[in-house]
Amino acid sequence: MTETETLRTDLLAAIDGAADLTALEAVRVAALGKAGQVTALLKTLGGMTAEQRQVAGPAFNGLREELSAALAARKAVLEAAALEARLATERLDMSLPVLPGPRGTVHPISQVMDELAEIFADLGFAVAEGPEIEDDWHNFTALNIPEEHPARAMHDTFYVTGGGPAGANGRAVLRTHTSPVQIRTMMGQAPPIRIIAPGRVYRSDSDATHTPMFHQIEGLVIDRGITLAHLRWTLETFIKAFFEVDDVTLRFRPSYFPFTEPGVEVDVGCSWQGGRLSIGGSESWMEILGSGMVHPKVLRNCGLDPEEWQGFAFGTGVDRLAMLKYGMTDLRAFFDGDLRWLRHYGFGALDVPTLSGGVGA
Ligand code: 2U9
Repeated sequence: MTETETLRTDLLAAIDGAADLTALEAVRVAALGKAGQVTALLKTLGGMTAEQRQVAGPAFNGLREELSAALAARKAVLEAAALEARLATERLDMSLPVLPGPRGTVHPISQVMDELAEIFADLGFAVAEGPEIEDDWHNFTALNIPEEHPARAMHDTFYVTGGGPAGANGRAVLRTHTSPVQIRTMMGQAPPIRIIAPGRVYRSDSDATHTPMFHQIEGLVIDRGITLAHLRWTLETFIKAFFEVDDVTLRFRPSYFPFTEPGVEVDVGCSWQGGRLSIGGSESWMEILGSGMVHPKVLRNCGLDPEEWQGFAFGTGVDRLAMLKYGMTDLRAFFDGDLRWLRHYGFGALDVPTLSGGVGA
């Protein structure tokens, strides 16, 4: 019995002293496993007399139960400590933003295109689109720019070899302006027409202020009794909404475009703020749009009688509008794909421009 007592004391001390679950399992196996000390003790019961067994049996079984209970209690303590330690290292800050966060941004040109579509939709204009590979007729001839007209040379046209659009009318070109979209619209639907034509255009020109591909938006209104007054109101309303300023003065200067008569260049009143010209005020003028009444020849080319139908048209560069509104200084950076630039000037996908929420983000 003394031996059993010693074994009991040693095993209880080992259980108490087990520093972790692995050490505790080793004690359990050494005591109660197949070859464990207590298991060996229990096996000796078989070789005892009935009287010896009557005394040793309850003692040995009692020892086994006591050790099992001590093992279970120590296991619970060690498991709780292990959980505590894990919780302390695996701390979660629930206030941190979800990772990885939104990475892409909406390019300022796309954002400005959306803003323009929103402003003009409110004025009843639909968005019209057309092919970027055009034919000579839609890009030039229909717009009163005949063969040998100096305006063709001014457009620095990219000519496309090896076929153009199906049913092409003359040489294939990369459109030099979005005006052929208006030609296609006038030929495809009866007036009244109110459209904007935003999109990519191409000219063989490249320096600090010109890229071979840039973005234009043009507008066209065809109806009975349209005058320059309608043009003026539309452009004033557009510029006020786009730059979000009420104090805007527009200056109309006579100009020449083959597709308009008269042609009008539009300047916007500006003032110097922090070393930069900003829209509004009247300290200086900045040219911002080209426009005019649609030339009677262009109307006729599209099958419309200029005695019955009149219209106005305008055009401007989207990239330049974006620079003026959002303060970029280098046009070429628009097309570099530099992630730092895109993160700085880009817009969140949820910054959808609306007139009620403000077209400026
Ligand atoms: C049709 C009839 C007339 C569109 C017009 C301009 C004047 C103009 C330039 C502004 C800067 C192009 O991006 S830019 O280089 N545009 O000055 N655009 S009138 O006139 C049209 C268009 C289509 C059928």
